[in-house]
Amino acid sequence: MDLLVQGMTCEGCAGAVRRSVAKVAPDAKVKVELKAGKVQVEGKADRAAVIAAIEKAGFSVAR
Ligand SMILES: [Cu+2]
Repeated sequence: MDLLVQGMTCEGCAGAVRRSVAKVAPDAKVKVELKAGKVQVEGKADRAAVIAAIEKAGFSVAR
């Protein structure tokens, strides 16, 4: 799935997003494009759970 995440400003943010996705989708591969705000999750992952995890980490996700 592809998500648009707002609020990521540095590698630290990207790492926080990666970690929060990993919590709800441990087997998924996560790719973060910092500048574009794109987060690509490949593999088994529940979209709603992934979005909720990213939002819990303090970022907004476009729906
Ligand atoms: Cu940051």
